[in-house]
Amino acid sequence: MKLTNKLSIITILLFSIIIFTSCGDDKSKKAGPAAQEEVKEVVKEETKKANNFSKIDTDQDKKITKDEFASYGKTSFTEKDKNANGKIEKDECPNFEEFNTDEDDFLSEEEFVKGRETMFAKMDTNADGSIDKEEMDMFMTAIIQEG
Ligand SMILES: [Ca+2]
Ligand SMILES: [Ca+2]
Ligand SMILES: [Ca+2]
Repeated sequence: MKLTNKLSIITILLFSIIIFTSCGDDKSKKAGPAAQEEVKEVVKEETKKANNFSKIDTDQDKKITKDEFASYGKTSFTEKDKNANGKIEKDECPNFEEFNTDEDDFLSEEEFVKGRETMFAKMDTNADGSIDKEEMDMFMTAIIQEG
């Protein structure tokens, strides 16, 4: 084969690769919103998993009282404090910024408990002192919509 022929084949190949790739891009752009929906679904699933209502509702009366929420918080603090130094570091809690009232590099148990109290108040939208499943779901949905 002549060199020029080889070159033209290579050129054609390159060209088709470019066309193919840009077609691929086009497709992925079109699939964009659908892919985003997929991500949202995953987030929803993950949030549902985190929405462990019955785990917090220890007496299973379908209401989470402040006490139940607080005692779950203590368990949660221990769980989140992976290196068990009695402090929650930034990467150990998704609500870090919100809970970290003294703006140092960690959450003390006190800050964590306080933060959860604030969270409880936010979740208890009808302010009857307990969180029912509906209030919990509303709170979770709000989180999903926020981000
Ligand atoms: Ca309960
Ligand atoms: Ca702190
Ligand atoms: Ca309530």
